[in-house]
Amino acid sequence: MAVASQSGEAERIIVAPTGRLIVPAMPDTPGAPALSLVVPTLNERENIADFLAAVRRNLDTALPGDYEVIVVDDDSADRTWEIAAALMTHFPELRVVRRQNEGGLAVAVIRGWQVARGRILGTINADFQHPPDVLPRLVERTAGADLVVATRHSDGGGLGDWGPMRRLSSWGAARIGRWLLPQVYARVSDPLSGCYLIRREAIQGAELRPLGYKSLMEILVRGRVGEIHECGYQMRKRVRGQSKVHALHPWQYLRHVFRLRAAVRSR
Ligand SMILES: Nc1nc2c(ncn2[C@@H]2O[C@H](COP(=O)(O)OP(=O)(O)OP(=O)(O)O)[C@@H](O)[C@H]2O)c(=O)[nH]1
Ligand SMILES: [Mg+2]
Repeated sequence: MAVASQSGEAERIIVAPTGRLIVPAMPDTPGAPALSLVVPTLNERENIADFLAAVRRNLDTALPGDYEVIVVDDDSADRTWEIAAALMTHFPELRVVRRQNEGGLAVAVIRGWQVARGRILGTINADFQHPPDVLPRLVERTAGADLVVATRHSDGGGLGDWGPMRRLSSWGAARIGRWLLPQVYARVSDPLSGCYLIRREAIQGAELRPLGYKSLMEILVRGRVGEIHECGYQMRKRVRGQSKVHALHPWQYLRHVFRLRAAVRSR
């Protein structure tokens, strides 16, 4: 495969924004797309090309010529950023951010939104666990909504082929969340979802401070989210590449939940 540095794409790779995590108001860009979809990646070399092709097929149907896809890669050792950048030549809706100065999945998503040009912002994982064919259904349900969540817990959604251990840890995380952040759980069936679309106006200007993996909980607490729609999907097992979940994640999740609880209580 041609690599970015050979094809001149290296110059088009975006340096990640730094500083406070605030999504700006809509930039005054002529021809701005309706949707900016962020794909966070860390060592996804085995998935990225096929995944982006699947995203493209689905968005070309749902929003032809009216979207951008932003890969936000954390300077992956397997050079995912370089593979993604090499695809830009034949995929003009694709942009690539290489983040070298910080880490964390939820923060990566927000960094992508900070360079986004769309009116609707979104995110999806790169490992096919969120099937890309959920995207047209999410787009369809944005009418009248601030937020559309791909959910495993209603509207025909489910944990698909997940094994018992994964089901148990997901159930435990949801129990803790429901107990400590009941206001959030009252609004959405799956606040731990990593796949959703949010209207920019619902979060612009708000300072976000997520820890770890869960960006949706963060925007539900700190954003101004009105009408919410949901869209069920069957979550899949990762087939290629390795999970980045590690032993620290449950602790980060707990700290994040307590931080959000403090924010809710201080209102
Ligand atoms: N930019 C960035 N992306 C990340 C980071 N951690 C994970 N990702 C990406 O976020 C998505 C979800 O990460 P996964 O490791 O698959 O986590 P998961 O889906 O909760 O866990 P599995 O079911 O084990 O796959 C994938 O696209 C990862 O490549 C990170 O620190 N930075
Ligand atoms: Mg995964």
